[in-house]
Amino acid sequence: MTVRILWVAASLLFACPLAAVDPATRLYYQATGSLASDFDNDGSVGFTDFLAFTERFGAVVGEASYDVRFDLDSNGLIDFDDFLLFAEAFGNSSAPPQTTPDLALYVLDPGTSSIDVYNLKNHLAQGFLPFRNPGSMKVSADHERLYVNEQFGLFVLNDAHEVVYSVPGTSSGQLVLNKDETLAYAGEVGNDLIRVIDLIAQAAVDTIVVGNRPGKMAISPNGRWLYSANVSDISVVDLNQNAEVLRIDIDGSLNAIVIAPTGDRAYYSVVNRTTVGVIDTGTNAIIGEIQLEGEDVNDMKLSADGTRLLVNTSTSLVELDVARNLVVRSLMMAEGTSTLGITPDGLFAYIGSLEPLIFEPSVAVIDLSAWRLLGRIKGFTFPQEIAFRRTSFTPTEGDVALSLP
Ligand SMILES: [Ca+2]
Ligand SMILES: [Ca+2]
Repeated sequence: MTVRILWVAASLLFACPLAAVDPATRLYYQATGSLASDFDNDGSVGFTDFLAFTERFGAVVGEASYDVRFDLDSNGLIDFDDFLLFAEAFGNSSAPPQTTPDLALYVLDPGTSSIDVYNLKNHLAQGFLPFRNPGSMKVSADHERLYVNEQFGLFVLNDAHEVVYSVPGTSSGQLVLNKDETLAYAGEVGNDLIRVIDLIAQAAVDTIVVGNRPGKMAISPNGRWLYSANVSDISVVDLNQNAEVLRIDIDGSLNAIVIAPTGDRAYYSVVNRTTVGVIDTGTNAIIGEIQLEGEDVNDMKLSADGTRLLVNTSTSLVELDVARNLVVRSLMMAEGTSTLGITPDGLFAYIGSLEPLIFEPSVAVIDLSAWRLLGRIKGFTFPQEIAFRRTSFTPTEGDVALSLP
């Protein structure tokens, strides 16, 4: 528990970026169980994996030939014990974890002050986008643009990761877009306000005063209302007049807020009480709270069909049936969690998490149909936000260059 809290607290200290380590060598995927020996990620443990293993045999941590993926028992030495684990796994196979081709995973990591781009199809790091204290990102509905809010403003990137335009700002907070992507709302945590940015005019046009330390936001399906989860209350903002019309007091510290596709319910997560609350958006009254197990609760996302709410607790992914407000199932997979992303096809969850026992930051990959942990993408520092983008990427050597003004 202590390590987990330190991990979360550490994220607040990451004002200065660490040395930019090449993500091509830093990030790697490792399946759970016997498929950890599928070193080339082709779905089966076979002869090519054996050849790769023999090349690494005998290597010790610190040596150039040492590769942590082959150290199956994680003891710093690739030796006969690892070979026994490999031999046991030999011949095992499974379908690869992705059914949606050409998806890139974007992980916003304040620990490296960057966004790592990782190709889910070929399991290779695709790029490294350096930012200054990035706070939040969104992918456009057509997947062609990436919106990033960082310390010096909002940056809009094309599919080659080039900056198309930027709008200066002073505070990196959460970011949401309206449905037709003509307006962006960027939280300014320290100023207790939300900045309204006209994406056509490429300029900030208004500010909305909200509660103390605005965090995550959600916009109602009809586009009229914005709900902002502040530190201990929720601001209800009328977007027709860009003004807060109500502040809903919440007993506890908030993390996430989501609105049902029907628009009649909003759900919020209360970190320190491990609960998910339900608001009737017609009356804006709290109509109930669902108590979960564990030490805290943070990010949440609705399933693609809107019938299930997926919630990160300290150790598990929990699925709630939103029609009955009941826990359907939970899957233990971490010593701590940070952020939750669902693939656009709704089939997989990617969760910023600390790996059990070794407390190593990773992004856990969950098959939502089989309700099973498939593996982890390792090499992150603090996965704070996750997004997905379709890409026609073909792998090339080296990083994608990005220069900020
Ligand atoms: Ca293989
Ligand atoms: Ca070993």
